[in-house]
Amino acid sequence: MKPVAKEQQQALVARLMDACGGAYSPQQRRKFFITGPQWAAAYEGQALFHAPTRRPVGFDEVIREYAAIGIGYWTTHDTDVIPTDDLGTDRQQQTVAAIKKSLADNGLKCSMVTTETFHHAVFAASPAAESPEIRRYAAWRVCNTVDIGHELGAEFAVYWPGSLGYYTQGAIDETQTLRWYAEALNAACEHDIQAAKAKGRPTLKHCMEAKPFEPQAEILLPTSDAMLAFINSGLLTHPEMVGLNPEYLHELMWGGAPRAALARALLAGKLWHFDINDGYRLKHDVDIAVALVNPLDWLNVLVLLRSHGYNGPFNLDYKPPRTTSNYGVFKVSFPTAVDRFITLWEMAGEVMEDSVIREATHALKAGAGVSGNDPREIFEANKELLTLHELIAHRLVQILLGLHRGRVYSL
Ligand code: GLO
Ligand code: MG
Ligand code: MG
Repeated sequence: MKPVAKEQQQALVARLMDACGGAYSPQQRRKFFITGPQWAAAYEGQALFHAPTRRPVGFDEVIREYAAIGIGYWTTHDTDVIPTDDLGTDRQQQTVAAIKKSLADNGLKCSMVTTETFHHAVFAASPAAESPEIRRYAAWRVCNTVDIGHELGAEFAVYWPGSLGYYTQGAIDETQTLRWYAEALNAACEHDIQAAKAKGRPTLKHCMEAKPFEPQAEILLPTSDAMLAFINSGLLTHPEMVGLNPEYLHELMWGGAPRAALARALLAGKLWHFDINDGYRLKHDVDIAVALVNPLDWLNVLVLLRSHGYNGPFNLDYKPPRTTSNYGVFKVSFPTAVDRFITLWEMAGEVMEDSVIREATHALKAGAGVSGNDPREIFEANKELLTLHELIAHRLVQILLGLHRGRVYSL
C-alpha cells in the first residue's frame, strides 16, 4: 500500500466526502432549526485520560465555518467565549459586541446561551454549595448569562446541573441543596423578567438538562423526569418559565428509552429544546454524532417529534471524535451530522405518510368490534390484528434501509 503523504491527506478526505454524495446544500440545511454549539466545534479532544488532539478555535472561526456549512444558529456557554475573569466587565461587553458583529457578518443567529457552573474551581462543591458566597456568585452568573442572551438575541437559556450532587454519601443535605439550586433558577427568571421588559423582548425559555452520571458520582436531578418533578415541586417562583432540554444520550445513559422520555416531556408541555447526539446504554457520555449508533431509534424519535409538531431547536451537542482533525471537524463531522439528521427527518415524514403503516395503525386502533367483557373472546377477536406490531417494525426498517424501494440480490 502506498503511504499517503501529509500534504495529500486533506485532498483524499475531500474526495471521499464527495464520493459519499447525498449532501444537502447550505440553503437546505438552513431551513431546519439546527443549532451549533461553540463548545462542540471548539472541543479539542481532551478528557480525563486524553490529551488534546486539536488546536483551539475561537468564536469567529466557528461562526464562519457554521455559516459555510449552513448551520443557521449558534449556542454558547458564557465562558466558552468570555474568560471567567472578564465576566461582568467592559471586556465582556467588547466580546459580546464582537460576537454580535461576527454573527451578523455571517448571517447566523444566537439561539441559546448557557452558564458554565461545573468547570471552574469555584463550583467544586456545585453552584448550590453550602457557602452563601458561592451561591451568590452562581446566581450572579446565571443572571449575567440572561443579559448576554438578551444582548445576542437568544430565545433560550439552558441549565445543566451536572455538578449538583456528591462523591461521598452524607456530605450534603439533598433537600437543602435542591432548595438552593431553585433559588439560583428563580434569580435567573426574576432577573429575566426585568431584563426582557427593559429590552422590549420576550423572556427567555429556561430549559433544564439532565444527565444521570458525571461529573458528580451521584446526581440530584439525574433524569428529565426528575426535572419535571423539580419544576412542579413548588420551589420555583416561575415554573411556567422553566422547561426541559433533554439530551438524547443522557436518557440512554441511565437505560431509559429516549423516545419515552421525550413523550413524557411533550405531554407535560415542557419539551422546549433538544440536544441531539448518540451513544450507548449504560456507558459514559461519549457524545457521538447523531444517528451513528442508533439510526432506527433516531428515526422513531423524529417520527414522534414531527407528529407532535415539535418546533424547537435541535442542538448538535456532540463531540467530534479526537481522531478527527480541525479540518475534519468542519469538512466531515458537522456536515455529515447535519445531513444524517435531515435525511432522518425526511424519512420520518415518509413514515407518517406511508400507506402500509397508516393502514396497519388504523386497523389496530379500530380493533375487532366485539362487544362484551370476556377477556378470552376479546383476545381471540384481536389476535390477528396484533401481528401488525411486528409488521410495522419491519416496515420501519425497510424505510430506514431503503428496501421499500426494491431489493438487491447477489445470487
Ligand atoms: C454535558 C452536557 C453539556 C450541556 C451544556 C449546555 O454533558 O451535555 O454539553 O449540554 O452544558 O448547558
Ligand atoms: Mg452528553
Ligand atoms: Mg447536552
